[in-house]
Amino acid sequence: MTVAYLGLGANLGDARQTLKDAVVCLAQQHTISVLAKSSLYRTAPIDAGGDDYFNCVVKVDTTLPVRHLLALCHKIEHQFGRERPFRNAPRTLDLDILLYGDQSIDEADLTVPHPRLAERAFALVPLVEIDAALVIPQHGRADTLLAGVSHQRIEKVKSPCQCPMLNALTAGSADKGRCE
Ligand code: A4P
Ligand code: MG
Repeated sequence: MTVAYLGLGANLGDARQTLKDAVVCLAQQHTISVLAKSSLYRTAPIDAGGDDYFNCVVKVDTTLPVRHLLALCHKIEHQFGRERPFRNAPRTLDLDILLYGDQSIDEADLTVPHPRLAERAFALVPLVEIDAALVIPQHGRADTLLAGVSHQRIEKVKSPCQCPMLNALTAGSADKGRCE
């Protein structure tokens, strides 16, 4: 089992509902246990246009090797209607691997920690909310990076885990497998 952190973002369609549904979808996977979910945040687009984003982060325990986890992220993005007309285009769902254990991976189609993680409040703030003492390989403690992104607008819009289905799944009292 490996502890990983996944970043979720959306700014197209009903973005808040999509993020909620996507976390439930992750929790329904037999290969994933959701250990923690950050609050939902409303954030200004960074290096991108379009409407404000909604972002959150989940901490998971997974049996999946990292490339299988990436493939699952892409599959779930597709299920939620993700299209890629141009770089950083508005999206119904973006699901990125922020951290995978303490691994550093630098390959053509997979970089972990996520290459822009340390520069983005929409990733750092929810990460620190979940794990105040989190250490990011190559960067050090996540909370020490917050000062560098303090100019980026981010506001908490919802407390963690207010979704009954997600609460049941994380407590182990709901059936998995509905979103495979
Ligand atoms: N890829 C490489 N490493 C990873 C990883 N750790 N996790 C590859 C996931 N994918 C990874 O991703 C492009 C390629 O990155 C994939 O083929 C995958 O193999 P994508 O999902 O098609 O596009 P993307 O996510 O837009 O690309 P990228 O480069 O990850 O974009 P960023 O840097 O994540 O920026 N502003 C706000 N407020 N909130 C946001 O969520 N997101 C972006 C996207 C820009 N501005 C934003 C937000
Ligand atoms: Mg992505």
